[in-house]
Amino acid sequence: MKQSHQLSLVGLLLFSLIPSQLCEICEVSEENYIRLKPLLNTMNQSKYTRRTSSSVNVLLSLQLVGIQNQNLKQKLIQQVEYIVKRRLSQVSSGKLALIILALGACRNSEENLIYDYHLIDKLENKFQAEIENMEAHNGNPLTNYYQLSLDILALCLFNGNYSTTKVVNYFTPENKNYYFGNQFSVDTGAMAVLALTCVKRSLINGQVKTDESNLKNISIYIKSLIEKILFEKKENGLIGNTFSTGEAMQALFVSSDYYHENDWNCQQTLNTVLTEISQGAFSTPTAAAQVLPALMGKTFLDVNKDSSCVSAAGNFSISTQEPVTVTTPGSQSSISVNYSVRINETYFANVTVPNGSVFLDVMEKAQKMNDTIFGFTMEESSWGPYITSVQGLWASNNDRTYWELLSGGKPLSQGVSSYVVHDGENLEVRWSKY
Ligand code: B12
Ligand SMILES: *[C@@H]1O[C@H](CO)[C@@H](O)[C@H](O)[C@H]1NC(C)=O
Ligand SMILES: *[C@@H]1O[C@H](CO)[C@@H](O)[C@H](O)[C@H]1NC(C)=O
Ligand SMILES: *[C@@H]1O[C@H](CO)[C@@H](O)[C@H](O)[C@H]1NC(C)=O
Ligand SMILES: *[C@@H]1O[C@H](CO)[C@@H](O)[C@H](O)[C@H]1NC(C)=O
Ligand SMILES: *[C@@H]1O[C@H](CO)[C@@H](O)[C@H](O)[C@H]1NC(C)=O
Ligand SMILES: *[C@@H]1O[C@H](CO)[C@@H](O)[C@H](O)[C@H]1NC(C)=O
Ligand SMILES: *[C@@H]1O[C@H](CO)[C@@H](O)[C@H](O)[C@H]1NC(C)=O
Ligand SMILES: *[C@@H]1O[C@H](CO)[C@@H](O)[C@H](O)[C@H]1NC(C)=O
Ligand SMILES: *[C@@H]1O[C@H](CO)[C@@H](O)[C@H](O)[C@H]1NC(C)=O
Repeated sequence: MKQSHQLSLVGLLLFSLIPSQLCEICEVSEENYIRLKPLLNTMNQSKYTRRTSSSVNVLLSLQLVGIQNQNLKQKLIQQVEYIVKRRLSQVSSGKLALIILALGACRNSEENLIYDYHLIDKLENKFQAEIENMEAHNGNPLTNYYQLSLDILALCLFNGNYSTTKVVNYFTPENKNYYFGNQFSVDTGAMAVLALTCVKRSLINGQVKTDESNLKNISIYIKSLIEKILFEKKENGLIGNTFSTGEAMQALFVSSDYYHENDWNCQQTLNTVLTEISQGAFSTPTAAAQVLPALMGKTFLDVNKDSSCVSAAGNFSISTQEPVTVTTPGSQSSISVNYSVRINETYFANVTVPNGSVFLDVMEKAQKMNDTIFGFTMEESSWGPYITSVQGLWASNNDRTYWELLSGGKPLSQGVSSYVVHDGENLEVRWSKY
């Protein structure tokens, strides 16, 4: 038993040291591009203002898959330029990393902004601040490991300075930051695999010098993370949940050396995602943007490929017809829900809202009923409003606390502005640790 395990480990290491660019990719065929239309419509129809911050995610996604929609792109680039020129100090490390990836994708003309505004240096500093926060606060970064992975990925792809030894020290698969509660975060693991794979390739190509043990350790980490990701594969082929599947696919595309062909049926996963699209699951621009690249066979590691990102999708026009109808708040009827705020004690109220309302409508109604008990604050993010405090009690990354959303005692997989509530439902915001 032990022997064979060691043998396979040696085999793995030898194999993974050979620079293999082989990727197992399944993608939507050209005649099925029509099935991606709801995603493109969601991205095109969104109003991109300075307050909403999904423009970076959408720009990166469109660049990566090579969609030539100049109108939309110009609008998005303007938003991103505004952030770069005016608000860079307020931007988190991972957001800056996404900006660099989006501007640098496919050698386009906006690439210069990266250098004119010294974005790589600034990312190095923000990454350093994440590490310092971890050292001062019990291993908790300013943001999270999804963003630290984006940071490493962007620094790796755009020749920034980062320490391979730090990557090896901080990204061990047992690190608590891969988990929320006891649940492995597929999104986080997938982003880490992409980052580690980029680092691994740079080491193999000799672009970055390091000792041999770092390379071996990185290979071991990738293997372990891929196992954890595949462990979260559901019977229908989704990996984690609907919203993590696209990024899990990207991770699996770039690491086919680390799992067996029979371990993952890519086509099944793809088909299930297409079904979810037709049911309107990806109705927010960030959700649509995150899933699209994988469906077209692209990964974040393709961002600085020498070939500019032209694809058959270049011709693929976005039309405003057939918008996805997710909710029809049309009817005037009312529904009632039992809304609770749980800290140590539970506070609850019977809240009546129009049929078709979302979780946020319930919270606002309750707040009007009693501001002391149900008062809350929120912050705009790329996924919509994020609840930051209730009853004056603030979520904190240093303490790993947050306001968890639940229905019938089960955590929701959508935020307050997306989740449509039902008559008689037991809704809860709960003071939780992750
Ligand atoms: C880290 C993370 C968290 C952390 C955030 C705190 C921290 N330490 O950073 C914790 C664990 C607290 C968390 C909580 C929740 N999360 Co979360 N989270 C993520 C993750 C892995 C990375 C986010 C990130 O940093 N992105 C990169 C930066 C650059 O983008 P950003 O927009 O600036 O990031 C901020 C927001 O994303 C915000 N945020 C995090 N989660 C959520 C969820 C929603 C709905 C909103 C509006 C904002 C938000 O926190 C980020 C840091 O400030 C994503 C995975 C993904 N694929 O994006 C899931 C993800 C965004 N989360 C998700 C969900 C569902 C939630 C919860 C609603 C779960 C729940 N039942 O309570 C809550 C939010 C409740 C609330 N208070 O409003 C879903 C959203 C799916 C959807 N369609 O809306 C994702 C995609 C995970 C998934 N696959 O299901 N999350
Ligand atoms: C790169 O970072 C290392 C440590 O992280 C530092 O010692 C070195 O001076 C940096 N090099 C440059 C060119 O910034
Ligand atoms: C990296 O691998 C070596 C053996 O190759 C091991 O001794 C070392 O502890 C590993 N480093 C980390 C941070 O796990
Ligand atoms: C666009 O469509 C035309 C005609 O169908 C085809 O000849 C051309 O190769 C396509 N362009 C791309 C980038 O696929
Ligand atoms: C995007 O939507 C706008 C209307 O919101 C429409 O005028 C435009 O034609 C759409 N773009 C494409 C390329 O379909
Ligand atoms: C509403 O929820 C609270 C706790 O969350 C519970 O104690 C109460 O019984 C519920 N009320 C109804 C009518 O279900
Ligand atoms: C909840 O109760 C525990 C134990 O009494 C206490 O230590 C903690 O501070 C309370 N938490 C809050 C947010 O009130
Ligand atoms: C909640 O309020 C509505 C409207 O006032 C009422 O019809 C319903 O019976 C109430 N539900 C409960 C569980 O008290
Ligand atoms: C709410 O609207 C949905 C359709 O939008 C309908 O199926 C449901 O019966 C309505 N519920 C109530 C209580 O009116
Ligand atoms: C809100 O609830 C608190 C605690 O139950 C109560 O003392 C206060 O009077 C309520 N305020 C209003 C405006 O109902």
